[in-house]
Amino acid sequence: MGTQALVVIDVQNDFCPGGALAVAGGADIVPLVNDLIMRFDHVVLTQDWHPAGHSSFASSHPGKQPFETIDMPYGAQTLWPDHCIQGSGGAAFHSALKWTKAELVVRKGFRPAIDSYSAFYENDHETPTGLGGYLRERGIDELTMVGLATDFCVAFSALDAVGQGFKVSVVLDACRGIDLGGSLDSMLTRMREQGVTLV
Ligand code: VGL
Ligand code: ZN
Repeated sequence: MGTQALVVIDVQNDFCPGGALAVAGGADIVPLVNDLIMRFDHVVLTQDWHPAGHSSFASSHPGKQPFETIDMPYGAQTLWPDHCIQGSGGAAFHSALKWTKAELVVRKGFRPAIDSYSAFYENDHETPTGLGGYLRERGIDELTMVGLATDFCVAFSALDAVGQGFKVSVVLDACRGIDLGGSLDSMLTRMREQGVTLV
């Protein structure tokens, strides 16, 4: 058996009820995520971390509304309400999340002109965050992923992780999805097809 790590994706106030981009039931996963954090030897967290005026915000594009899609130089981009602004309360981890054990916090989405759903690559699918190299250097080859949102940051992280040769499981009870236009079903199918184990 390889060396395992738990990757906790974006369990931040803005993705929980009352937050700017609330995911239904987002806060409900926290007790289960905390149980998993206690059981793993290695824990990595990700934190969506946008500068004000980020290009993924609908408010940065006159006439555009949240959840519309636009073409960016790197491809189609869904527009979001302003969320997870660097240093804001919304960008903080949920207050009940037991995050202190985390050995690494990967921040993503900090480049103004490009969004980053995946913990491994920005949305151009070629600019790395450094997480792949970090895990490999530490001899970690099996990842369990949980967090928010199932069909965006969790799914793209899991797909990139299998693409980088990691063995990946996603614990669905410890995830919640946004589900825009069928995105939840389609991303679950893509994960299954690409060899992500859905638990
Ligand atoms: C996320 C949309 C925008 C996520 C982040 O964490 O799934 N979704 N930014
Ligand atoms: Zn974001």
